[in-house]
Amino acid sequence: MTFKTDVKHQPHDLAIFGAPSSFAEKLHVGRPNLGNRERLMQRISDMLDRNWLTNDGPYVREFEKQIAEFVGVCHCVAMCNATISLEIAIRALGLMGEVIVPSFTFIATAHALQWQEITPIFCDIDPKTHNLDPAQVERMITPRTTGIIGVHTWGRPCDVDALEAIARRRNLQLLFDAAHAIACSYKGKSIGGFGRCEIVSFHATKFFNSFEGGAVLTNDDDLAGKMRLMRNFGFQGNDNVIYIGTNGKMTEVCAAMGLTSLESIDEFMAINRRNHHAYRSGLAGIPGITFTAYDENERTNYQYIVLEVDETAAGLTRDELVSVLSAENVLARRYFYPGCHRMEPYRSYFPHASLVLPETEKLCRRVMVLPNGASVNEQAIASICQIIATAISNAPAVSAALAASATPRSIGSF
Ligand code: T4K
Repeated sequence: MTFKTDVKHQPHDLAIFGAPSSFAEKLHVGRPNLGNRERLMQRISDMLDRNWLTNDGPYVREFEKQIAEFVGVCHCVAMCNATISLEIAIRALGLMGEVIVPSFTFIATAHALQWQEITPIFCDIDPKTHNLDPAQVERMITPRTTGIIGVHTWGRPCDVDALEAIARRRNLQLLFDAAHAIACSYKGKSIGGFGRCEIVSFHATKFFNSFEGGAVLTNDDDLAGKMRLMRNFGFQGNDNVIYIGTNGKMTEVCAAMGLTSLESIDEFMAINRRNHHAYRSGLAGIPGITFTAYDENERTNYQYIVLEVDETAAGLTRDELVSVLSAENVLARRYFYPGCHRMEPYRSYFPHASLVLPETEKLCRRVMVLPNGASVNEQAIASICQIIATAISNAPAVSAALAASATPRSIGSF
């Protein structure tokens, strides 16, 4: 994509004051990273020639083999998406009663439990890492607790050692929602091999995608075998069902896309890394903006550009900044606002959950995610950073203009 952008230094340059938007086309968070189109088309053509479209086909097997090798685990059980992968892993591990999860996560983590009538117990996060705070996890354990699901939010690893120690000591199952964390590491070891299993997502918006897709990664032979049956209705051979199962199968066309994406992984990572550093330097020194860095000593996919807005120091709220950017056609996202505990059915089940989630509450008000991947370049990033700088350095006028706006963008509030 080429960008026709204006650098906006003065308040009257901003679209909320009536100036033209910086970007002619909308910039999205989650624009898919696409690999080689010809390779994909060739694979799809071969698939049609074979006339084998799903049900443990050759592409799915190849994809599973390549992912397992890439991550360095014994088993990759590919499925139609990460939500079903979570559900199957949870069932295969025999979780029941209560399971501890962060509220600061995509709703799928909680729903995968509640869907099976297991109660997600929302635990607070460490504000520095945005991941489960192990000390809080310890406090949430009750006699009904059977497991912990850590989420490697933004691809930054949980405190795996601390969670493993708790799980061991309290005899709990530990698994990880690693939907964001393919191609990331913890203490130099690939994410994917920790806990009883880890669940990755290959959704279109993820670092690399298979259109829709997910997988459970594990080193446990029995668990992998069980999940393979469960994703195929529980069939063990023809005419013989030995577990309750579902349809969690990955299709051949998704595996073809996944294999094609895998071939471009270094390129995706280089683009994300370049963008990450461009944002970091472009935003440095802007009052009230904290940039979420990745640990350069770990392998990471740099997929998420995450800012925290301190409204006192910035003079603008996060939501005001989202509105300013939206007027410029930059569609920043407020992941994971307002927190799972404030969404149904959990809001009704736990009306007072916010009392034990002070850090989650704060973060949900502060976080915003900016576009990344091949859909932005350094020029676009410089413009986005300048919009933020100009808005913050003219905060009172910006606030007043947004308040006076006849049709304020409705982005909700607590
Ligand atoms: N655990 C965690 C921690 C997760 O973050 C997720 C998913 C899961 C589990 C479950 O994984 P899956 O079952 O999905 O495999 C999006 C994604 O749909 C979701 O997969 C993802 N997390 C979540 C963080 O983001 P939304 O509601 O923001 O999606 P949507 O439709 O608004 O798309 C986001 C943006 O991406 C849009 O502004 C447009 C752009 N987009 C999207 C698609 C699908 C495109 O440009 N092209 C596309 O094809 O949830």
